[in-house]
Amino acid sequence: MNTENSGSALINSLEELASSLPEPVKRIFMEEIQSMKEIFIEARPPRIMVLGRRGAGKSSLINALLNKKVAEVGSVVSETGKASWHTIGEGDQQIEIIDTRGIGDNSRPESASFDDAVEEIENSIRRKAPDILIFACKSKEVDAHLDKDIQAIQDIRNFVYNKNGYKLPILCVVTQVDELDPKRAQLWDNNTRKVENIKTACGVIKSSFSKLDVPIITVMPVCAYAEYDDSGIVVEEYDERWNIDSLKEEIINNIPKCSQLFQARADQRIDTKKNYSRKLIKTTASTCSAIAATPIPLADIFPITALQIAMVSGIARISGRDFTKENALDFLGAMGVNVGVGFALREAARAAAKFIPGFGNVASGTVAFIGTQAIGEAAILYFIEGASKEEAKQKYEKERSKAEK
Ligand SMILES: Nc1nc2c(ncn2[C@@H]2O[C@H](COP(=O)(O)OP(=O)(O)OP(=O)(O)O)[C@@H](O)[C@H]2O)c(=O)[nH]1
Ligand SMILES: [Mg+2]
Repeated sequence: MNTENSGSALINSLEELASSLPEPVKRIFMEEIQSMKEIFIEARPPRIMVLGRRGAGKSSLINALLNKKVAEVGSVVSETGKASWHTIGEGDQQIEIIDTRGIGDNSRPESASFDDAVEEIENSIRRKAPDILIFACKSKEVDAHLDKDIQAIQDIRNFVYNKNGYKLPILCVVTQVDELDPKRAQLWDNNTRKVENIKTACGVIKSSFSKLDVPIITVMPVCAYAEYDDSGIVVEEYDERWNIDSLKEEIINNIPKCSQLFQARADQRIDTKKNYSRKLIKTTASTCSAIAATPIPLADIFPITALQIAMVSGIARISGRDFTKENALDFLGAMGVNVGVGFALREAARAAAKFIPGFGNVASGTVAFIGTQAIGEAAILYFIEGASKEEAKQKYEKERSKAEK
């Protein structure tokens, strides 16, 4: 089946439905459809640029994010040579990365073609600009030459702005925080002194950027250290990674919608797909709730059901299946909710509203929110975690009953 065409068919039918809706439901509905279109139909690999001094842990960070060894890690000499885009992964799990050699690196590797690392970086992004810039800074070197690095980042940011007209988001990562004192304390021990030292390191970076007036998303401490076997798979026994999942979330939240799906699928981990599905569920549930809360009787049943179908199709897509209505209808049918689900939820809302005069719209909004969430959670269980339809149905009923309380 041609995913793109059948996916477009679903979006087309939703757009058709939208044209028959009254305002303001039409506007709310269209915004959600537009967002799904960007995520599922216009999807392309994310472009991530990792920048930092030599040995900061850039290559290790890339491997940690992708959950497998794709970049060469070096402990003594400068390992990463010429800055250029590399496509990693296949199909809808592709991601494009520039792993740069250290900025301010004097011992440049043979393959580097510019004396000045920044100039080389600019040359490599001339045709294809990154979606996000990750600045990696070793925890024990946060005060060394930071201003010079920030200046280089600002130059790159200006370069992207002048060429492409958008403000490149910058995410700072303090790497190798496991090395901070007391070294013997494990990161997950929450040792007070270690926690303090991590905070201080992040604080120095934050204030240095703010002093030079270069905006950043945030500063995140991580440990990227892991060992990989010959086929590039993480060796669980030597997996010291810490806070990498939060970093992934921060990346997804700050790249364009069209590159989020590939990013969510890239590392192949169930948790990453679940987290991303929950992001979709949250926005869909909020939209359904907003539609239910508008005082337009009956008209809201259809768009709510339609959005729930699109959401389930989206979760199926995040799991690796096609973005089609068929996947969603088959699933909803098995839940015993069929297309009448929106209707049933609406009926429940009306019943509730009778007891709270004047609060009908608020109540139905809440019911639509919980109902949509229940469908989403059941879809995660079935499509992503591989549970049976029966188990998913139990989950759906349990989650939905929260609306009755
Ligand atoms: N303890 C610890 N060591 C790390 C961590 N991340 C990377 N390292 C080590 O730091 C060294 C440098 O890591 P790389 O990932 O090669 O650093 P890089 O920034 O890509 O280096 P160049 O490509 O040479 O600029 C290697 O020995 C890594 O094993 C970490 O989180 N904790
Ligand atoms: Mg490297």
